[in-house]
Amino acid sequence: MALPPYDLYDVRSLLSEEECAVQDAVARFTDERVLPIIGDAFDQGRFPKELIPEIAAMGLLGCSLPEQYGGHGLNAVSYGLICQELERGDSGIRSFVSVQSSLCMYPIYAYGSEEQRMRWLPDMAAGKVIGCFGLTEPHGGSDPANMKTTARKDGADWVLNGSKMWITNGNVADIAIVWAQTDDGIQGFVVEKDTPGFAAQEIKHKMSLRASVTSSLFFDNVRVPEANRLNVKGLKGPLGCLTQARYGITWGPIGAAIACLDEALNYSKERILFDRPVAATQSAQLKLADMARRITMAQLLVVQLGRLKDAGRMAPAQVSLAKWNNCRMAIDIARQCRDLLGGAGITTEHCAIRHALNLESVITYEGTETVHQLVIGRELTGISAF
Ligand code: TGC
Ligand code: FAD
Repeated sequence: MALPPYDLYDVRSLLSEEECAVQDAVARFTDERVLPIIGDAFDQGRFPKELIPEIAAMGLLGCSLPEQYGGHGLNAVSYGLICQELERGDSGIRSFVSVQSSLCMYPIYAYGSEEQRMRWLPDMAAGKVIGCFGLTEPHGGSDPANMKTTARKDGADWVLNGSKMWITNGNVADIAIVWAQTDDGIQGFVVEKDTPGFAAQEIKHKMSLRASVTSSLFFDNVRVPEANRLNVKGLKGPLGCLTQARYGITWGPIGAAIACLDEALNYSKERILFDRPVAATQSAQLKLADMARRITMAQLLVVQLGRLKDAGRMAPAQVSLAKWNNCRMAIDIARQCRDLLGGAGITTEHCAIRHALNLESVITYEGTETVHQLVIGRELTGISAF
């Protein structure tokens, strides 16, 4: 029996009917709506905003939330499959959904009052209100505890000062979830885009995630009402959101790796050198086999991680291990696939270089590879080496 090329261990048989249906629907969306435009969007450095209504109509924004907030109560494995299929198209599209769902809707749901939930979540699920998440600051994203942005209580309001950097969706967002240092520790605020003193500036010249908007945010005496403060104190507020988003990122790069392997496999079967296809050489087969091995291990890792999450037993260190492993797997595969394509691999006519460049961001954001390695080191030794 021939094995399906990108699912050597029949991981699909571990999925429920509903999970398979979710995967198939998003796969169709990626094939029909993302792949035809994404190379050009990346070339032009353009986020394809026109896809937002369709992404929303498919129920992909805040898909895990209860229905009264616009969600569909999907489980963690379904959310993971959504991330995987979107990132098979482009990391930027998956990033958009990750930020909206895990970094913006999740904190409003988890830390917000009922009034705050009803005020923002249904419109965010419908794609009418877009969010961004401001944690990282220019002086060093790995150490968010050393935050310089401040929020000072002034009567019924809070006054924010400072800046954030590398913020996905910054210039397309209607609201920003902003983390700031207060007299009572780090707290989160929903800042509306037209608030005086708040500005977003797009970061240009990116060679990675070119089909995604990345911005700096500036706060100059920005007045935010108490009604926009989230009810959580300390670093565990933003880190709790990161655990949700990092979970999605453990799945996403599998999609990017599959897209690259698919392309390199087809190309190397058709490319005739020295009177035989490149795919007939031992060297190419060793590379392709190694890619399939690493994708298979990553697939098994995330299904188990998702089952643990659905059972309420997922630990942040498990997410760190999978984020590290799967980003490393995907970036290595994208680079090897680029090599197998030779010169053809350097243009965006093929996907390998685009995915390889995107994955430079994916392996960096939501905790760099080193940060996740050190989280595992701390878990093993009980000693923090940060
Ligand atoms: P630590 O002392 O470990 O913890 C402080 C408090 O937080 C709790 N906690 C967590 N809670 C939930 N999830 C996690 N992953 C958590 N990790 C820790 C912890 O229990 C504690 O709670 P409490 O109640 O005792 O106060 O904090 P630390 O300072 O030692 O942490 C160190 C380190 C390096 C792990 C942390 O600072 C870190 O993760 N740094 C990396 C920062 C990062 O990932 N930034 C990402 C910014 S957002 C982004 O990149 C979006 S890209 C989106 C896209 O486009 O897709
Ligand atoms: P630094 O923290 O300065 O790290 C520099 C180097 O030092 C890295 O190699 C790192 O691994 C290493 N290092 C750090 N600590 C240690 C240590 N203890 N020991 C040894 N080495 C160490 N942030 C948001 O808040 N919201 C967003 O929406 C968002 N979107 C992003 C989108 C893109 C495209 C990118 C590139 C970033 C985004 N980020 C976002 C920021 C991202 O989370 C940070 O870039 C990341 O956390 C790393 O921070 P830094 O860039 O300041 O690097």
